[in-house]
Amino acid sequence: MFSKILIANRGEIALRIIRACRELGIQSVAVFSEADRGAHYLSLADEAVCIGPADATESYLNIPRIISAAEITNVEAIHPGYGFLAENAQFAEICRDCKIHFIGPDPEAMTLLGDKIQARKLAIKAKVPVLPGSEAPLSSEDEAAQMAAEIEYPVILKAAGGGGGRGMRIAHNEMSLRAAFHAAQNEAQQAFKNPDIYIEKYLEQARHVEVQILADRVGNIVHLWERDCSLQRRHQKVIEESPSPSLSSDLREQLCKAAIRLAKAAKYVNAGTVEFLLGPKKKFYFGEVNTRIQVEHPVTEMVTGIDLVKWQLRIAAGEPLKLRQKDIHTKGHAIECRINAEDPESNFTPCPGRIDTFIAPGGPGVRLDTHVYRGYEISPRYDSLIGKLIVHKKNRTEAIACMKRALHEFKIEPIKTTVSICQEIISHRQFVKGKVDTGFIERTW
Ligand code: MV4
Repeated sequence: MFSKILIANRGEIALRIIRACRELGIQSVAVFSEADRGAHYLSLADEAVCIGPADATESYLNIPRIISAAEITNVEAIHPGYGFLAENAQFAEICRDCKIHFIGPDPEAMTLLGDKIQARKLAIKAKVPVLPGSEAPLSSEDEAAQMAAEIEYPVILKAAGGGGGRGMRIAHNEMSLRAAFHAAQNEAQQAFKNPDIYIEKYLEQARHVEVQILADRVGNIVHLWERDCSLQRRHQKVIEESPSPSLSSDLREQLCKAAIRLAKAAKYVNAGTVEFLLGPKKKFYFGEVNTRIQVEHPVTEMVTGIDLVKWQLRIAAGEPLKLRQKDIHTKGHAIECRINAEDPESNFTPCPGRIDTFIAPGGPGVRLDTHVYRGYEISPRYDSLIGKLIVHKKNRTEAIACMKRALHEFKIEPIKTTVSICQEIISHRQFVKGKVDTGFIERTW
């Protein structure tokens, strides 16, 4: 196992990784920008290094500064967390060149899966269902219109370099498709430095279900069942749960097997997530692969009892997976609410500022992953996620009751947070019935 690693991230995920390191007896090095200087989680690491000013491009996203911090502190590996450099294949490659282990997949797998056209092609090769669409970048507006006529409207244009819902455009007829084609191409070039776009049949009222994977360097690969992340707003997940309330045990088995086939085809190593779209007719289709630890990983940890971050560290250090698929079961039901410093009454605008009151929920079945506390100042510069409230109970009904109770206990003042909207959702009859799709929040609020 490693004796010392660096954490190239901040906030709750940096703290989550520091905790895993301490339990495993690994020394941790935290890095921080000027905006995060003095944050309490930094003192829980064995060392903390300033890597630059508040602007993320000059700190958490700055590869030379992070590599320098890693070399000065003499670490063996870097954990990128999520966001920032986590899915940057070039960063993983630079780590390799500098003889520092990147705690994640190989740069080759990241490059392959980061290109959503290539990932889709790989899914077809691995016999994973995909929605009808193009297998290569669209070369012209006319080609797009011709394909759309074949697969029938509505269709969706996606950027090869996109993902997570970025750079997508839905078209309901030829005229809007032709307009969307050029807009999508320009936006893809601007945002991802890659103009390639592709087309798919648009699946309406989709649910978002994703499968957690762990794979080691010696060819062992397991899935840790699924998470249902259908409750989103503008492609930001709000509530996640496991198991999914919308899968039969047969469909669940099929989805997880498909995820394993795809991960094998990509020669995937470390923790990853295969995302699927689930149609109203209970058919599933490949979405994309996320090559990182995800924000919502705790729901899987609670139902499986498996510590995903610890396994990421062991796998990166070359240890074989001791887990066997037949021993990985889900027990009970877990739900996560993301707590953001945002005002749900003002279109979810970020609400930075100082926290004067912070009373955390607790009691049976409650887990709170957060780096904040009374006196903490939320910076306007970064993601507004201030924590995740996770509950684990023996069934979904009890998990919902526990989440209601925990949200009721939670007191964060004077900033506005998503606690209130999570309370409304968790009590909504549609959510209670488990009948929500990815458009639910935008339709209802
Ligand atoms: C889709 C889709 C429907 N049809 N693709 C969003 C994240 C990315 N991984 C894929 N996403 C979607 N792809 C086809 N062919 C629906 C989504 C989708 C979505 C779309 C619009 C508004 C909210 C959404 C939430 C989740 C998924």
